[in-house]
Amino acid sequence: LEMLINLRRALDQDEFKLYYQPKLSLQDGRLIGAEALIRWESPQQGMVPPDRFIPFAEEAGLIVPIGEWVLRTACRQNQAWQQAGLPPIPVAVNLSPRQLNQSLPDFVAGVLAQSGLAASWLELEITENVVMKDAEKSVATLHALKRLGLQISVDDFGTGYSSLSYLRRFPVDALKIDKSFVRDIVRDADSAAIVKAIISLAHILNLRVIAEGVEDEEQHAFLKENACDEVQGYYFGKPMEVAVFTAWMSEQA
Ligand code: G
Ligand code: G
Ligand code: NA
Ligand code: MN
Repeated sequence: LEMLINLRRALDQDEFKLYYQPKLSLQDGRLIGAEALIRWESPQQGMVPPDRFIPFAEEAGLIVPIGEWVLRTACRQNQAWQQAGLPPIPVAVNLSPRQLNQSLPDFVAGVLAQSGLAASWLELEITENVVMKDAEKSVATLHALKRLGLQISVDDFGTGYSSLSYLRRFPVDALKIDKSFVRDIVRDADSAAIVKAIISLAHILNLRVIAEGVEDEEQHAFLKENACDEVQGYYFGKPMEVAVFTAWMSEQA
């Protein structure tokens, strides 16, 4: 309960921050996007990582207003970067299950209109299980979101249970290979095989594929050799606060 009171206050008093982690093209190392990741700077507890408060927020329904704050903040920030003359990139936002409801497309349309950001510079990351929970309804909501012109990617791919037939019906643009497979690609033959299979699957379905959690050169080389499209991970850049990410972006430009 104390956690909930604190989260409510955090929202009212603007204690949340978004960090941004770069996504790069494997072909040429260019910056091709960023993922927004929430952080809570609590006056009492210091920096609280999302794993410690998102589950509470989800259970209490607070994830809806927090998620709305995340969407608004990420869109405004991305528009600010573009207006500062930085090369435009799509910014990805993570969605919790409770957020993927029928009212989400209208909410997102409103946020885009208010921020002035073109829809093509917004990406939504949704885990497979979120979509599969109520697949029929989710497919309809995803189509409504896609009609706005944004990008959708399936997060933590490989850990959930999407069936291939659904995957073909989901209007998604990219698969994100879960970092648990990437972590073991060099020393575990099964993980290597799974990663190769996901890359092939994505390409057969005309989807982009991104590997997350890339931490070293060996993993990078494996992914490049196996024609993965994009990478994200500590090896290339950690999640950074706005000022640091802005400087990092300017160096790339
Ligand atoms: O940034 P970090 O690796 O600590 O994130 C931990 C978890 O929190 C990840 O599963 C990530 O997807 C999730 N997460 C980070 N930011 C958000 C957010 O804005 N909304 C939701 N729903 N989950 C988030
Ligand atoms: O669930 P999701 O895929 O959104 O989780 C993203 C989480 O992964 C974030 O908390 C982010 O901080 C973390 N992350 C990003 N890059 C790396 C990495 O290279 N290694 C590890 N272990 N975690 C990473
Ligand atoms: Na994510
Ligand atoms: Mn992920």
